[in-house]
Amino acid sequence: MLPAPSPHAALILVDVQPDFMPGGALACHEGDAIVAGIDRLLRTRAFRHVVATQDWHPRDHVSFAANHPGRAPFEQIALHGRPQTLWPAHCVQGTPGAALHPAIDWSAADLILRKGSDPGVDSYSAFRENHGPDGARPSTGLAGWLRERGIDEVYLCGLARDVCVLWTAQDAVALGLRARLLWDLTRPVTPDGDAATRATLQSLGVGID
Ligand code: VGL
Ligand code: ZN
Repeated sequence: MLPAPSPHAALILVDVQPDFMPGGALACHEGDAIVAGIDRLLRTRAFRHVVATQDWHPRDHVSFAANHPGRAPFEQIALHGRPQTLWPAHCVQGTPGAALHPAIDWSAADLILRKGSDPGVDSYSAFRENHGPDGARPSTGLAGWLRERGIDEVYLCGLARDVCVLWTAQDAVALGLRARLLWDLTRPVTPDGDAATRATLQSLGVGID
């Protein structure tokens, strides 16, 4: 296991939700393989601060292919002047697939942060929504929550390694936080991208444990 994390470190668990598991609406490759390890890690109470994010979309969300007649999941469109992947409808607010994974004991989580509720903007990172119509990326408030608790380091795990976990790592570094990624407690939507994901993380200075 890891050396004991600093009391000024937070564990961020990204989108560990049934819709990202095999059989779910937007399955990650082997997504269910991380569940037992995350539950074990939380039960150790090794982290003083724990944040869980929850992808949480309205049914009319702009990222859903079904809301773009003639388009199919995993196609790309332009949205607010940038590429947007269209996804199968997933993590619809209040549905079982959007729940925090029921096989994990979440009682150690200090903050449960929902993201993606703006119907017109996607939201991958725990820190900022994707670009909106005005070109800005609205804050989720997480940076302030961490700052006001004196947190300067984040450990990241969850789903998907190549989407929401990666975007969260990039934003963490941009905010001046030290960041580490618990590689085996993440899984990707697209396993072919693992080498590129690793290279991107390394070039950012994100530690890979
Ligand atoms: C995610 C695609 C769409 C993720 C969320 O959690 O990585 N990916 N929404
Ligand atoms: Zn989503």
